[in-house]
Amino acid sequence: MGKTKTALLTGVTGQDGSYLAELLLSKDYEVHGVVRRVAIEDGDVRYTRIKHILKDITLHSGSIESHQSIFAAVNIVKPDEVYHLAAQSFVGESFADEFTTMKVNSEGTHNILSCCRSIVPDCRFYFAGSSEMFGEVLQTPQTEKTPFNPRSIYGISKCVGFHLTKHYRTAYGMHASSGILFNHEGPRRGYEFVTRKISRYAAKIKLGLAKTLPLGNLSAVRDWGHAQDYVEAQWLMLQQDQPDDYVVATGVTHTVYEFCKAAFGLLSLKCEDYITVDERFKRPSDVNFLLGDATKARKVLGWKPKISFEDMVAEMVRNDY
Ligand code: NDP
Ligand code: GDR
Repeated sequence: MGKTKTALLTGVTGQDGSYLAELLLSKDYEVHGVVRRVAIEDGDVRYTRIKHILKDITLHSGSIESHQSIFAAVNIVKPDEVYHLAAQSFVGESFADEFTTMKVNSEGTHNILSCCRSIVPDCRFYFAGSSEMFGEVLQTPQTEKTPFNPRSIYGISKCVGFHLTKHYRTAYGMHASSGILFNHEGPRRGYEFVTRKISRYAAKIKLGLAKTLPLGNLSAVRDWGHAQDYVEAQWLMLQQDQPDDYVVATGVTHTVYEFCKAAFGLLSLKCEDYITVDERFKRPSDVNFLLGDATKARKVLGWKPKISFEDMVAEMVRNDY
């Protein structure tokens, strides 16, 4: 039996890319990924999140900011579905390196949209938009109709990607959709993001490997879901007859401090005994409050999150411990 469909993923080595590749393989897709070349070629180091599925997927060398390399990958694969997940995804870093963030996230999105239009204009395209586009929120909860008001170069770069995706949909008739995804986490989350930092430090402190947990803004509020649930929404968007934009969120909020309390509590520790506030982890302008309304995703896609906040924190702490 031949494979049902062919998918090309950028960002396949990342948190979402790894879960999405697994999901697509389980649906009998032929899965291809774009990876940039790095000096570390030990697969166990380079591909930690996807090493268990490396034999089932095909990797293509490419950098999203290089039109030439993306053109080559799209031209070889001729995908039915493209999931564009590659990004400089760390908001904190976007203050330190504005130009890489803009180039990778905005120009990179333009590159792949343009390649798809030239080679596979009928493919279905997903853009990884973000709740960071809402920034200093102008309405609560945030829906697809809430105006964008970004507070970081990362947020601005994602607004550019969002508008590019919409432009290719309206001007050229492409099946191009954007997910406006709120924070989603899990045991594969990068170490610099606050949830993984907390679960890791809770484990380290319990094991006597660290004494304190240095953090920045403890009162920031986020709508945290599980990445495994969110990649399902990405796939569902490309199964619709019509392309569109969707908020994906849980509708439940917690502060950074509450995340700490939950994580440390699971190891019978009190987080207040270990947290130190370190100015280095505060941002020049932060997003203080995010709460998503995913009614449209629920009604149109039939999507809803399955994994609760408590179960997600428990999985992350168990994994790090
Ligand atoms: P990760 O940071 O875990 O993964 C990012 C991926 O992008 C990695 O595979 C990385 O590859 C790749 N990448 C980065 N720069 C380049 C480049 N120049 N060329 C090619 N590939 C590159 O992110 P997530 O999986 O968490 O997020 C996936 C997408 O969803 C991102 O676009 C992110 O901005 C967006 N998003 C994420 C949310 C979240 O809460 N997780 C919420 C909303 C949006 P490498 O291994 O080489 O570093
Ligand atoms: P975010 O995630 O910026 O929302 O972007 P992150 O986990 O980095 O920060 C969340 C909130 O926690 C506060 N914070 C700290 N953050 C980090 N990283 N480290 C700390 O020590 C710390 N202390 C407090 C932050 O100030 C912030 O308010 C994530 C990324 O996945 C983006 O790619 C994605 O688009 C958005 O989520 C939705």
